[in-house]
Amino acid sequence: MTFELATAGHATLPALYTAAEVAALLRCLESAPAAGPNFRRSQDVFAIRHLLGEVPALWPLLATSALRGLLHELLPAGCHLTKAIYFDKPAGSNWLVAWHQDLMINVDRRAADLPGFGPWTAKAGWVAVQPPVEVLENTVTIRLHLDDCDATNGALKVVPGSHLGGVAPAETIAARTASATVCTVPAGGAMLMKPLLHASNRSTSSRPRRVIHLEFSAAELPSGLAWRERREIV
Ligand SMILES: O=C(O)CCC(=O)C(=O)O
Repeated sequence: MTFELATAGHATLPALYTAAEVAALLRCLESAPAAGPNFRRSQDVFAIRHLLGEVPALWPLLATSALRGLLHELLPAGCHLTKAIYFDKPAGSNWLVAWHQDLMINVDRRAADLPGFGPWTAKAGWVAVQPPVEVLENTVTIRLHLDDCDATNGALKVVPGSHLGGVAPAETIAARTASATVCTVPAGGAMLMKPLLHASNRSTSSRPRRVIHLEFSAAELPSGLAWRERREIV
């Protein structure tokens, strides 16, 4: 699986959490307050950014020995969580996500003159930056699926191998998507990915597609700059 992730840039684990663990995560999410700048709710998507800050009770449910074991296998020298988002794509949702790579990290401040860092953005008071490629190469995303997910309810489509070679130039993306594959994942399973080209379709299903998206890094940022959501994995 580590080899597959390194070469293809993605891999699927069909059973990382049990049905009881998934049910507990869903109960916790349903009981969370749902208002504020980190919440986005429309008929097509419900998203919670800075998820562990907004719903702290989730972390003890997420940090199972299975997750810790997986992280140890993927990033044996140790790692920290750097981003957590909840994405609910409801049944019949029109929300589609265009082809892109996840290149931005959320940080605590805008720092001047850091070689290799940029562009910088600031949205709703939060700062994000594209870090040097070495930081991206040391990032792994684990997308925990809370529902069975296939092409009909918004499974991610990915371009295998597109995490290699850094940032894909915009004009090459359309041609590369010809080799895309759909990542089908059962509830309780996880889709793992490096920063590769990915997208997702509208839903044509009567099932929702609820996902907890977690990013982990083994890299350190230069002194004076920190990940906004950093959480140590101990
Ligand atoms: O969950 C999705 O369908 C897309 C999310 C995504 O592309 C992202 O988080 O970068």
